[in-house]
Amino acid sequence: MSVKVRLDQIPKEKYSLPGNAACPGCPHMIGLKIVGKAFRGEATLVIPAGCSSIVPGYHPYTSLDMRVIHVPFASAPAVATGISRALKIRGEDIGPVIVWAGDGATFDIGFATLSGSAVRNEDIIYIVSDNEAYMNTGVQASGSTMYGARTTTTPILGKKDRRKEIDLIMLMHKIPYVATASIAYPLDFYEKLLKASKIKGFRFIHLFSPCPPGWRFDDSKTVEIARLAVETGAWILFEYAEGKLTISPPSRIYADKSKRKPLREYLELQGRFKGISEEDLKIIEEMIDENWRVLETLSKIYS
Ligand SMILES: Cc1ncc(C[n+]2csc(CCOP(=O)(O)OP(=O)(O)O)c2C)c(N)n1
Ligand code: SF4
Repeated sequence: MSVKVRLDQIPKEKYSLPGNAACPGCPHMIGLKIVGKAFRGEATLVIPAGCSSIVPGYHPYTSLDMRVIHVPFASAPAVATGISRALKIRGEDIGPVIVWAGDGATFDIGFATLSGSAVRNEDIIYIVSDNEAYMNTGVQASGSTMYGARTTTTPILGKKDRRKEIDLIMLMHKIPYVATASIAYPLDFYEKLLKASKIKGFRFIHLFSPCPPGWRFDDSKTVEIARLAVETGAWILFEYAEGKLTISPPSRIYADKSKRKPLREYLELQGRFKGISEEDLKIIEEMIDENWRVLETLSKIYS
């Protein structure tokens, strides 16, 4: 089942409104804008603690024209499960129930409830808007932070642990849908949201979301940096659905390493990698190559 969308089929209406409390260039607002359009505002968002709890604005005002419930950190998948089950019992079809969570909430603090609801194949869509750190509390490293990145908890040498491969972990939960997306490829993300909405059960989408203050880049460059991540091969767009794993069209060309832009172009725009050593650069390059090898192998296994 492929979902192809033309730009002129995307609704003009906005469900994520101007006047929100986000920093300029905030990737979460770009992502939420696309989510709103994909479901024409007919989605129920469950949002655990993080920047996305703050950026819609203070009660009774909100910049999100969608149903939203703000919940404690680790409870989001459990709350979404409850809502989804209750709606079914009442026979109400009011659009998907979506967890919209940060990487801290997903990779670390909320991982137990995420894993539990995935294993039970609850009928929810889980989107992690991944800015690779705990931004809302001051840029502490999370399980998602890239190797070598400087954060307030890895201030001198940069992070020395590998990031957790959450997509592969979710894939091995044997859920029906796993995809990566990027705020720089809105059509790809939009199509994946539509496709996920046509599938029943637990669906997991990992959205790449570079954060200007947290990664230390100019707020005009959010989309440029997200695009460079794909063009250097550092972020791989792929999709697992109906038992098949495929590299998504924007990333396909970069399976050929010679087509990728130099990794340095991506890293040098970000203050968090300023002064990174040649040794660490090489380690990151090797990690990227390994990610490609794993995904290409999996695409052969799940073909
Ligand atoms: C149980 C618990 N621990 C810690 C906090 C404090 N806290 C609030 S937001 C946040 C960071 C969230 O990071 P992430 O999930 O990555 O989302 P982001 O802010 O980066 O969008 C933390 C640690 C909390 N609210 N509850
Ligand atoms: S810190 Fe980053 S993720 Fe949080 S509101 Fe600002 S730009 Fe958005």
